[in-house]
Formats: sequence, C-alpha cells, structure tokens
Amino acid sequence: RLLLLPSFPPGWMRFKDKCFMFKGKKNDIKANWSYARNWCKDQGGELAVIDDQYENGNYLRDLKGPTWIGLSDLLLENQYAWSDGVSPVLYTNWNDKEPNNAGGTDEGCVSMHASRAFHGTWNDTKCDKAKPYICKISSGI
Ligand SMILES: *[C@@H]1O[C@H](CO)[C@@H](O)[C@H](O)[C@H]1NC(C)=O
Ligand SMILES: *[C@@H]1O[C@H](CO)[C@@H](O)[C@H](O)[C@H]1NC(C)=O
Ligand SMILES: [Ca+2]
Ligand SMILES: [Ca+2]
Repeated sequence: RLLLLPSFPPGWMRFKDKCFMFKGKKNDIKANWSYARNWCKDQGGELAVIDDQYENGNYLRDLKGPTWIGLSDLLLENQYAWSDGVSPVLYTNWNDKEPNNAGGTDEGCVSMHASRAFHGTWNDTKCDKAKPYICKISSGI
C-alpha cells in the first residue's frame, strides 16, 4: 500500500510537515516584506512561520544576510502575528533588546539575522527594504 505524502511543487524543501523555499540568494530576487509576502502567496504559500527552535535552526542553515520571515505587527502595533492570518505565535527568537521600533513605529516587519554574531535571532525592521525571504507551504494544501 502506497503511503501518500502531500506533494509540493519542485524547488521546495521539506522540513517536518512544511515545505519551504529561500529566495534572494546571490542573483535571485530580493523584495520588501509585502512584495515578498505576495510572491509567496502567488506560489500557493506564505512567508515562513517559525514554530520552534528546530525550524529556526533549519531555516538558518542556508541564509546569508537578514532575511524576511512572516512575522509583523503591521495590523496592530506591538501585537506580532504571522502573515498567514491563522498560525498562533508559539515561538519567538528576538535578539537582545528587540523588538524596539528603532526606526519608528512603522518598523513592523521581522527579519532573521544570519550573521555569525547574531545567529538566527530576530529583529523588527522597516518593511520597505529589499531582502531575501523564506516562503512556506504547510502540508494539506
Ligand atoms: C536591527 O535592525 C536595525 C534597523 O532597524 C539595524 O540598524 C540593526 O543593525 C539590526 N540589528 C542587528 C543585530 O543587525
Ligand atoms: C515593494 O516593492 C514593490 C516592487 O518593487 C514596490 O512596487 C512597492 O511600492 C514596495 N512597497 C513598499 C511598502 O516599499
Ligand atoms: Ca512596530
Ligand atoms: Ca529592531
């Protein structure tokens, strides 16, 4: 009997019950947060939702600079939510003193640090900067 696994389009990588895709490596497109979100939606996905430290570590493996994830407080200041509109915030990995609205309250989109010193920690930043990003598709889609 065949075990039917959910199938994902080519180019996606599996981690547990999710598949994910990095954009923004080398000559690949980079995008501001809202463009990145729409790009992921166009693939049938969402910006990455990170539920635990293992997922955070898995995403980190391939990253270079700051990279968009799906967390923002764009809807309600200081209320961070995942952009898929349904996933609860089960885990956060803020860098020391973050989130801090360093650039003003419009600093609402979260990127993950990949540099050696800030390995995998999160930072609220202005949403309009073009950065690499991570999309995800959950199983069952
Ligand atoms: C966090 O984001 C701000 C911009 O809002 C940036 O100036 C700062 O360097 C970032 N923190 C780290 C550790 O990269
Ligand atoms: C995001 O980037 C797109 C495409 O470059 C641009 O049209 C849009 O105005 C940008 N949005 C923000 C909020 O910066
Ligand atoms: Ca904010
Ligand atoms: Ca910040």
